[in-house]
Amino acid sequence: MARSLASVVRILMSSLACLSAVAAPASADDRGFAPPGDERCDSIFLNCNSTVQANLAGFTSNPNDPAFTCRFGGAGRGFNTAWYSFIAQGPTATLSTGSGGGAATDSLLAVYSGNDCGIVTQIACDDDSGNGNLSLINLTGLTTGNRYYVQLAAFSDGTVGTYTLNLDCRPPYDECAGAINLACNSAQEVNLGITTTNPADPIFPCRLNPPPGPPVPGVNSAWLRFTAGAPNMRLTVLATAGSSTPVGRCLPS
Ligand SMILES: [Ca+2]
Ligand SMILES: [Ca+2]
Repeated sequence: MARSLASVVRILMSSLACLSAVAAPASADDRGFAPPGDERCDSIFLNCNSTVQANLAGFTSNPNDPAFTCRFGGAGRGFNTAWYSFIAQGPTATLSTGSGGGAATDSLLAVYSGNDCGIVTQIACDDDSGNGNLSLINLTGLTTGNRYYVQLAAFSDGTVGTYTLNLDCRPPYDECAGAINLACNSAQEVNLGITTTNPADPIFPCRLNPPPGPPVPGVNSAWLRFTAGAPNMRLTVLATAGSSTPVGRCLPS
Protein backbone atom coordinates (compact mmCIF):
# COMPACT_ATOMS: atom_id res chain seq x y z
CA MET A 1 0.00 0.00 0.00
CA ALA A 2 1.25 3.46 -0.79
CA ARG A 3 2.03 5.68 2.20
CA SER A 4 3.80 8.94 2.78
CA LEU A 5 7.27 9.13 4.29
CA ALA A 6 7.62 8.15 7.90
CA SER A 7 4.17 6.68 8.04
CA VAL A 8 3.28 5.07 11.27
CA VAL A 9 1.73 1.65 11.27
CA ARG A 10 -0.49 0.39 13.95
CA ILE A 11 -0.85 -3.29 14.66
CA LEU A 12 -3.64 -4.88 16.62
CA MET A 13 -4.30 -8.23 18.20
CA SER A 14 -6.17 -9.36 21.26
CA SER A 15 -4.38 -10.36 24.38
CA LEU A 16 -4.44 -10.00 28.14
CA ALA A 17 -2.73 -7.26 30.11
CA CYS A 18 -0.89 -8.07 33.32
CA LEU A 19 -2.50 -5.40 35.43
CA SER A 20 -3.08 -6.47 38.99
CA ALA A 21 -2.33 -5.40 42.49
CA VAL A 22 -0.21 -6.65 45.35
CA ALA A 23 -1.15 -6.30 48.98
CA ALA A 24 1.06 -4.08 51.10
CA PRO A 25 3.40 -5.93 53.44
CA ALA A 26 2.39 -6.52 57.01
CA SER A 27 4.13 -4.44 59.62
CA ALA A 28 6.75 -5.86 61.94
CA ASP A 29 5.45 -6.18 65.44
CA ASP A 30 7.11 -5.38 68.74
CA ARG A 31 8.21 -8.98 69.25
CA GLY A 32 10.60 -8.73 66.32
CA PHE A 33 8.79 -10.92 63.81
CA ALA A 34 10.04 -10.06 60.36
CA PRO A 35 7.27 -9.07 57.95
CA PRO A 36 7.11 -10.55 54.45
CA GLY A 37 9.69 -8.82 52.29
CA ASP A 38 12.07 -7.95 55.11
CA GLU A 39 14.68 -10.33 53.69
CA ARG A 40 15.69 -11.02 50.10
CA CYS A 41 14.72 -14.70 50.22
CA ASP A 42 11.26 -13.74 51.48
CA SER A 43 10.70 -11.08 48.83
CA ILE A 44 7.25 -9.75 47.97
CA PHE A 45 6.22 -10.50 44.40
CA LEU A 46 5.75 -7.34 42.37
CA ASN A 47 3.32 -7.57 39.47
CA CYS A 48 4.12 -5.83 36.23
CA ASN A 49 2.42 -2.46 35.75
CA SER A 50 1.47 -2.11 39.38
CA THR A 51 2.23 0.16 42.33
CA VAL A 52 2.64 -1.03 45.90
CA GLN A 53 2.99 0.89 49.14
CA ALA A 54 5.94 0.13 51.37
CA ASN A 55 5.81 1.46 54.92
CA LEU A 56 9.51 1.09 55.69
CA ALA A 57 8.83 1.67 59.38
CA GLY A 58 7.64 -1.94 59.36
CA PHE A 59 10.92 -3.32 57.99
CA THR A 60 14.30 -3.80 59.59
CA SER A 61 17.89 -3.18 58.52
CA ASN A 62 20.02 -6.29 58.06
CA PRO A 63 23.81 -5.83 58.26
CA ASN A 64 24.13 -8.60 55.67
CA ASP A 65 22.12 -6.66 53.09
CA PRO A 66 24.29 -5.62 50.15
CA ALA A 67 25.42 -2.00 50.17
CA PHE A 68 23.94 0.48 47.71
CA THR A 69 26.91 1.23 45.47
CA CYS A 70 25.16 4.35 44.17
CA ARG A 71 24.50 5.91 47.56
CA PHE A 72 25.22 9.64 47.61
CA GLY A 73 28.44 10.22 49.53
CA GLY A 74 29.73 6.68 49.03
CA ALA A 75 28.52 3.08 49.01
CA GLY A 76 26.54 2.10 52.06
CA ARG A 77 23.48 0.32 53.33
CA GLY A 78 20.12 1.99 53.49
CA PHE A 79 17.72 2.04 56.40
CA ASN A 80 14.78 -0.35 56.85
CA THR A 81 15.27 -2.37 53.69
CA ALA A 82 12.32 -4.04 51.95
CA TRP A 83 12.76 -6.68 49.22
CA TYR A 84 10.60 -7.29 46.18
CA SER A 85 10.98 -9.49 43.13
CA PHE A 86 9.46 -9.59 39.68
CA ILE A 87 9.59 -11.70 36.54
CA ALA A 88 10.80 -9.89 33.43
CA GLN A 89 8.24 -9.86 30.62
CA GLY A 90 10.65 -8.37 28.11
CA PRO A 91 14.08 -6.76 27.88
CA THR A 92 13.05 -3.47 29.49
CA ALA A 93 11.29 -2.33 32.67
CA THR A 94 11.18 0.81 34.78
CA LEU A 95 11.17 0.98 38.57
CA SER A 96 10.36 4.21 40.38
CA THR A 97 9.65 5.29 43.92
CA GLY A 98 7.25 7.92 45.16
CA SER A 99 6.61 9.51 48.52
CA GLY A 100 3.62 8.58 50.60
CA GLY A 101 4.13 11.86 52.47
CA GLY A 102 5.88 12.91 55.64
CA ALA A 103 9.45 11.76 56.12
CA ALA A 104 9.45 9.60 52.98
CA THR A 105 11.52 11.96 50.85
CA ASP A 106 14.72 10.06 50.07
CA SER A 107 14.77 6.46 48.82
CA LEU A 108 17.46 4.08 47.63
CA LEU A 109 16.76 1.46 44.99
CA ALA A 110 18.84 -1.43 43.59
CA VAL A 111 18.10 -4.38 41.32
CA TYR A 112 19.79 -7.78 41.34
CA SER A 113 19.67 -10.70 38.92
CA GLY A 114 19.70 -14.29 40.07
CA ASN A 115 16.88 -16.80 40.06
CA ASP A 116 18.40 -18.28 43.23
CA CYS A 117 17.84 -15.65 45.92
CA GLY A 118 21.10 -16.61 47.61
CA ILE A 119 23.29 -15.76 44.61
CA VAL A 120 22.55 -12.35 43.21
CA THR A 121 24.40 -9.81 41.14
CA GLN A 122 23.62 -6.10 41.23
CA ILE A 123 22.60 -4.90 37.76
CA ALA A 124 21.35 -1.41 38.66
CA CYS A 125 21.37 1.03 41.55
CA ASP A 126 19.90 4.50 41.93
CA ASP A 127 19.65 7.07 44.66
CA ASP A 128 18.17 10.32 43.32
CA SER A 129 17.20 10.04 39.63
CA GLY A 130 13.48 10.45 40.39
CA ASN A 131 11.66 13.47 41.73
CA GLY A 132 13.68 15.22 44.41
CA ASN A 133 15.71 12.54 46.15
CA LEU A 134 13.48 9.70 45.04
CA SER A 135 14.78 6.85 42.89
CA LEU A 136 14.20 5.86 39.27
CA ILE A 137 15.76 3.00 37.30
CA ASN A 138 15.30 2.23 33.60
CA LEU A 139 16.30 -1.40 33.17
CA THR A 140 17.52 -2.79 29.85
CA GLY A 141 18.94 -6.13 28.81
CA LEU A 142 16.61 -8.16 31.02
CA THR A 143 16.04 -11.82 30.22
CA THR A 144 12.35 -12.58 29.69
CA GLY A 145 11.11 -15.05 32.29
CA ASN A 146 13.96 -14.48 34.73
CA ARG A 147 13.38 -13.29 38.29
CA TYR A 148 14.95 -10.04 39.50
CA TYR A 149 15.21 -8.77 43.08
CA VAL A 150 14.49 -5.19 44.08
CA GLN A 151 16.03 -3.64 47.19
CA LEU A 152 14.20 -0.58 48.54
CA ALA A 153 15.42 1.39 51.55
CA ALA A 154 15.40 4.84 53.08
CA PHE A 155 18.51 6.95 52.65
CA SER A 156 18.67 7.78 56.36
CA ASP A 157 16.93 7.06 59.61
CA GLY A 158 15.13 10.38 59.22
CA THR A 159 13.61 9.44 55.87
CA VAL A 160 11.97 6.18 56.97
CA GLY A 161 8.33 6.41 55.96
CA THR A 162 5.81 5.14 53.44
CA TYR A 163 7.06 4.99 49.84
CA THR A 164 5.34 3.82 46.71
CA LEU A 165 7.15 1.47 44.35
CA ASN A 166 6.02 1.24 40.73
CA LEU A 167 7.05 -1.42 38.22
CA ASP A 168 6.34 -0.60 34.58
CA CYS A 169 7.02 -3.52 32.20
CA ARG A 170 5.46 -2.00 29.09
CA PRO A 171 7.76 -2.05 26.08
CA PRO A 172 8.55 1.31 24.43
CA TYR A 173 6.47 0.33 21.39
CA ASP A 174 3.34 0.27 23.57
CA GLU A 175 2.88 3.92 22.60
CA CYS A 176 3.30 5.76 19.30
CA ALA A 177 6.19 7.81 20.69
CA GLY A 178 8.21 4.60 21.13
CA ALA A 179 7.31 3.00 17.78
CA ILE A 180 10.00 0.61 16.59
CA ASN A 181 11.37 0.95 13.10
CA LEU A 182 10.23 -1.55 10.50
CA ALA A 183 12.87 -1.46 7.78
CA CYS A 184 12.00 -2.23 4.17
CA ASN A 185 11.88 -5.97 3.43
CA SER A 186 12.25 -6.95 7.06
CA ALA A 187 10.22 -8.25 9.97
CA GLN A 188 9.92 -7.09 13.58
CA GLU A 189 8.38 -9.15 16.36
CA VAL A 190 6.08 -7.35 18.76
CA ASN A 191 4.69 -9.08 21.84
CA LEU A 192 1.06 -8.12 22.36
CA GLY A 193 1.10 -10.06 25.60
CA ILE A 194 3.01 -7.23 27.29
CA THR A 195 1.50 -4.17 25.63
CA THR A 196 -1.55 -2.40 27.02
CA THR A 197 -4.67 -0.71 25.73
CA ASN A 198 -4.63 3.08 25.61
CA PRO A 199 -8.19 4.44 25.41
CA ALA A 200 -6.77 7.47 23.56
CA ASP A 201 -5.54 5.30 20.68
CA PRO A 202 -7.39 5.92 17.40
CA ILE A 203 -10.01 3.36 16.50
CA PHE A 204 -9.79 0.94 13.56
CA PRO A 205 -12.55 2.06 11.16
CA CYS A 206 -12.02 -1.16 9.20
CA ARG A 207 -12.86 -3.42 12.14
CA LEU A 208 -15.29 -6.22 11.33
CA ASN A 209 -18.29 -6.71 13.62
CA PRO A 210 -17.44 -3.90 16.08
CA PRO A 211 -18.96 -4.31 19.54
CA PRO A 212 -22.15 -2.33 20.27
CA GLY A 213 -21.78 1.12 21.75
CA PRO A 214 -19.25 3.85 21.08
CA PRO A 215 -16.22 2.84 18.98
CA VAL A 216 -13.28 1.58 21.05
CA PRO A 217 -9.65 1.06 20.08
CA GLY A 218 -8.21 -2.41 19.64
CA VAL A 219 -6.74 -4.33 22.52
CA ASN A 220 -3.05 -4.14 23.48
CA SER A 221 -1.93 -2.04 20.55
CA ALA A 222 1.71 -1.96 19.51
CA TRP A 223 3.22 0.75 17.31
CA LEU A 224 5.73 0.46 14.49
CA ARG A 225 6.95 2.96 11.96
CA PHE A 226 8.56 2.77 8.55
CA THR A 227 10.01 5.07 5.97
CA ALA A 228 8.59 4.44 2.51
CA GLY A 229 11.22 2.65 0.42
CA ALA A 230 9.08 2.51 -2.70
CA PRO A 231 5.76 3.98 -3.93
CA ASN A 232 4.01 0.67 -3.26
CA MET A 233 4.40 -1.28 -0.05
CA ARG A 234 2.69 -4.25 1.51
CA LEU A 235 2.29 -4.84 5.22
CA THR A 236 1.41 -8.27 6.50
CA VAL A 237 1.18 -9.70 10.00
CA LEU A 238 2.33 -13.17 10.88
CA ALA A 239 1.00 -14.60 14.13
CA THR A 240 3.02 -16.77 16.43
CA ALA A 241 2.13 -17.95 19.94
CA GLY A 242 1.51 -14.80 21.92
CA SER A 243 3.30 -12.58 19.44
CA SER A 244 2.86 -11.19 16.00
CA THR A 245 5.45 -10.34 13.39
CA PRO A 246 4.64 -7.46 11.06
CA VAL A 247 6.52 -7.73 7.78
CA GLY A 248 7.06 -4.81 5.43
CA ARG A 249 7.76 -5.42 1.75
CA CYS A 250 8.69 -2.87 -0.89
CA LEU A 251 7.04 -3.78 -4.18
CA PRO A 252 8.11 -2.81 -7.72
CA SER A 253 5.95 0.01 -9.03
CA1 LIG B 1 15.02 -5.71 55.89
CA1 LIG C 1 17.59 9.00 47.19
